[in-house]
Amino acid sequence: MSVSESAVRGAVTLPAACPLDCPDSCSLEVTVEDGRLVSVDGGHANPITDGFICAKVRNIADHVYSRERILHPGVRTGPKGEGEFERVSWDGALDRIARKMLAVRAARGGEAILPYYYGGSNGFLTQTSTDARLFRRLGASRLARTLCAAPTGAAALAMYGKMAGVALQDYVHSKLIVIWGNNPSATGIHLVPIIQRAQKAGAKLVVIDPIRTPLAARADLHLAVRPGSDLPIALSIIRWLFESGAADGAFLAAHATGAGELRERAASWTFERAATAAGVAPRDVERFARLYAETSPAVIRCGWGQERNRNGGSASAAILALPAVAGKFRVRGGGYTMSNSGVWKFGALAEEPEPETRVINMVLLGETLLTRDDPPVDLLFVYNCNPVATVPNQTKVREGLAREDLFTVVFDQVMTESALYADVVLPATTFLEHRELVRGYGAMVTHDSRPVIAPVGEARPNYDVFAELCRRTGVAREGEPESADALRDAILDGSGRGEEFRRTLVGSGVAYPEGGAAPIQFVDVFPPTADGKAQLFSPGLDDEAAHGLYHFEPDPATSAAPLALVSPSTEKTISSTFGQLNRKIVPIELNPADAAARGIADGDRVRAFNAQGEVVTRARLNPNLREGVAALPKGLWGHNTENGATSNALAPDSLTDIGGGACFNDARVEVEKL
Ligand SMILES: Nc1nc2c(c(=O)[nH]1)N[C@H]1C(S)=C(S)[C@@H](COP(=O)(O)OP(=O)(O)OC[C@H]3O[C@@H](n4cnc5c(=O)[nH]c(N)nc54)[C@H](O)[C@@H]3O)O[C@H]1N2
Ligand SMILES: Nc1nc2c(c(=O)[nH]1)N[C@H]1C(S)=C(S)[C@@H](COP(=O)(O)OP(=O)(O)OC[C@H]3O[C@@H](n4cnc5c(=O)[nH]c(N)nc54)[C@H](O)[C@@H]3O)O[C@H]1N2
Ligand SMILES: [Mo]
Repeated sequence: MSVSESAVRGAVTLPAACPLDCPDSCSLEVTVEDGRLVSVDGGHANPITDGFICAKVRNIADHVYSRERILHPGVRTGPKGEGEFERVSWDGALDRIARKMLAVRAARGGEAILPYYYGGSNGFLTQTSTDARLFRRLGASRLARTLCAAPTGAAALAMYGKMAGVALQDYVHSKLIVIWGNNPSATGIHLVPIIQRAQKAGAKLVVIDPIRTPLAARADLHLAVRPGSDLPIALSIIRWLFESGAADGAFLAAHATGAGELRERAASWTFERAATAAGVAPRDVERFARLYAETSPAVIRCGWGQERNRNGGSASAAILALPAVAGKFRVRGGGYTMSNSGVWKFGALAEEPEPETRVINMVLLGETLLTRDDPPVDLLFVYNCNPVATVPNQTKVREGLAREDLFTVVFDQVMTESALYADVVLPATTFLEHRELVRGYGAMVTHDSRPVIAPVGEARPNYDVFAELCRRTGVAREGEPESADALRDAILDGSGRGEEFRRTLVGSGVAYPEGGAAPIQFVDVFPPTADGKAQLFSPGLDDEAAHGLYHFEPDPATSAAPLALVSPSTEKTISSTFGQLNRKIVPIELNPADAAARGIADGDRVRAFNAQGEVVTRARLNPNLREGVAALPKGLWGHNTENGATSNALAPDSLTDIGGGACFNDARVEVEKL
C-alpha cells in the first residue's frame, strides 16, 4: 500500500524496519492514521524482534514530530553556534552549496571538502550511495569512519575475515555465555530474554564489565575489571589454556595459524599479574578460565566497551582468539559474536573506484579543522552524525566548527548542537518517511523498508539530496540509478547477492544470508581469508600497533586525574539520537567510596575535570560502579549538564592501538564538590 492510500483510508498498520545503530535490526509494525504516525510496535518478520521493541522506537513519534525537527532549509543569519537561520527554498540552499563546493574545489582542490558522517543511518540507501558518488567525483577528502568498531572491526577482519558470528537466537543452546564489554539490557535488548532462557536451561553466565550491569547482577561470575584491562585477562586465560593442556591442539593445527606467537606473547601473563592489572581477584580469573575450558557449547558475546581505550584493538583480538585456543567452535551455540556487518558485502555503489585522496580520521575532527593546512578543510558536510555530541575533545570540535572561514552544511532531522554551527541546514527525513535498505549487525537479516508516512515539513531523503547535488555540481551521469528502487537494485548487484535474494527481499521485505540466519562457525561458515584459517597472530595488526600486537599499555590515570570516566550507552538515546527529548540534568555516577573520599553526597553539584575540559553536573552515588570508575552516559546533549559540556569534553582525542579508533573510555578525571 502506498503512503497516499493509507492516508485516505484512516488507520492502517504497515510494515517497516528500524535502521538505527543497534545490533537487533527490528521489524516494525507501524500504525498510521490519516497520514500521521500513531504507534510503532515490534513485528515478527525478523524472528529476534519477536513482537517487542525498545521504548525509544515505540515512542519515535515524539522524535518525528518533535519541536526541534528541522522543517525547511535555512541559511545562517547570526553568529556560528547560535542557531539563527533564515528560511530558504531547497533550490536556493542546494544552489548555494553546489556553488560553494565548486568554488572551494577550484581554489584549493577537492580535498578541501570533507564529508562527515557516521551512525545516524545504518541503511544502505542513505549512506555510501549517492553521497559517495558526489564526494568521490568531487575528489573530496575521504573519511576514516573510526568513531566506533574500528579496533574490533580491524581485529575481526584480520583474524577471521569478518566471518559470521554465533546467531543471537543460538545462545539458547549455549551452556556458558560470556558477555564481554557489552550491555545488551540497554544496547540490544532482544538478547536478554534469550540469555534468560539459556540460564533456565542450565547455562552459566559470566560478565566482564567495570559496571555491575543488569546481566552482571544475574551472572554466576562478574569480573569488574578496570577499564582498559581486558587484554591481560584474556592473555592470562590463553596462557593457562596452553600450559594446562586445555588448548585444542587439533583445532589449532587444522584451522588456525599464529598459535605459537600468540602463546609467546601471552606467556608472562599469570593469573596474578593479570588480576593486578585489572584490579580483580586472581581466583576469579582462574575460575573463569576453568569454567571456559570445561564448558561447551560456550559463546563469547564481544561488545564494544572494551575497544574504546588505548588497548582496545589488542584486547578485542585476544578475546576473539579465546574460542580458537579453547576449541569452542564447531557446535551450535559455541564460538563468538562480534559485529555481523561483514556478513553483508553491501556498500558503496560499485560503479567506480574511490579516488586516492587524503584520508581524515574522524576522531580528529577538532584537530583537523583547527590545524590541517594541506589544504585546510574549507567545506565540511555533516550528515548522519552529530559530532558536537559524539566526538572526543568536544572543546576542540566546537572551536573548529566556530571557524569563521569554514563553510559548514548540516543535514539532519532535528536541530542538533552541530546544526547550530551550520552555514546551511537541510532537513532530512526519518526512516519512516523514506525508503531504506536495512541490514542487521547482530541479527543476520536484511529488510527492504518502505516509507509509511509522507515527509514532515520539507524534509527530503539523503539519496535524493545527494543526487540533486551531483546534478548541480555537474558530476551526475546520464542514466545512472537515482530512484530508491534503482539504487537498491544497484547496491544488491554490487553486493554479489543472487537473484533469489533480491526476489525474496523485494517480495517479502526480508531476506537472510545464503548460509542461513544461524550458521555454525567452522561448520557452515569459515574465515573468508586466503587459507580459510583463523589468524591468531596477524603480522598486519602487529605492524600497526605501535608496541606490537598483544602489548599492554598501563592505565593512564594520574594523581591529578585518578578516576576512569566511562561513557556507556543508555536506554534513552541511540548515541545522541533522541537527545532533544530529554532535557533533564543527567548526573555523573560515582562509587560511594570514591564519593565519600571527596566529601560528595548523592545529588551534590560537582565538577568533573581534567587538563582537557570540565563538566558541571550533579553526582549520583551508584554502588554498581567499581571503585575508581565514574560514568556519564554517551550521547548527552549540552542541555543535560549545567555547563553545556558532556563526557566528550573529557574524552581524549588519542587513538586506539589498532584501527585508529576513539578512546572514549580512556578519559581520566578528578571530581570535586562545588
Ligand atoms: N539504547 C542504546 N542502544 C545502543 C546504542 C545506544 O547509544 N543506546 N548504541 C549502539 C551502538 S552505536 C553501539 S556501538 C552498541 C554498543 O553497545 P555495547 O557493546 O553494549 O557498548 P557500550 O554501551 O559502549 O558499553 C558496554 C559496556 O562496556 C563497559 N565497559 C566500558 N569500558 C570497558 C572496558 O574497558 N572493558 C570492559 N570489559 N567493559 C567496559 C561499560 O561499562 C558498558 O556496560 O550499542 C548500540 N545500541
Ligand atoms: N563519549 C562517548 N561518545 C561516543 C561513544 C561513547 O562510547 N562515548 N560512542 C560512539 C559510538 S559507539 C558511535 S556509533 C557514535 C555515533 O555518533 P553519531 O554518528 O554522531 O550518531 P548520532 O548521535 O546517533 O547522530 C546521528 C545523527 O544523524 C541523524 N540522522 C539519522 N538518520 C538520518 C538520515 O537518514 N539522514 C540524515 N541526513 N541524518 C540522519 C540523526 O538525527 C542524528 O542527529 O558516537 C560515539 N560517541
Ligand atoms: Mo557505535
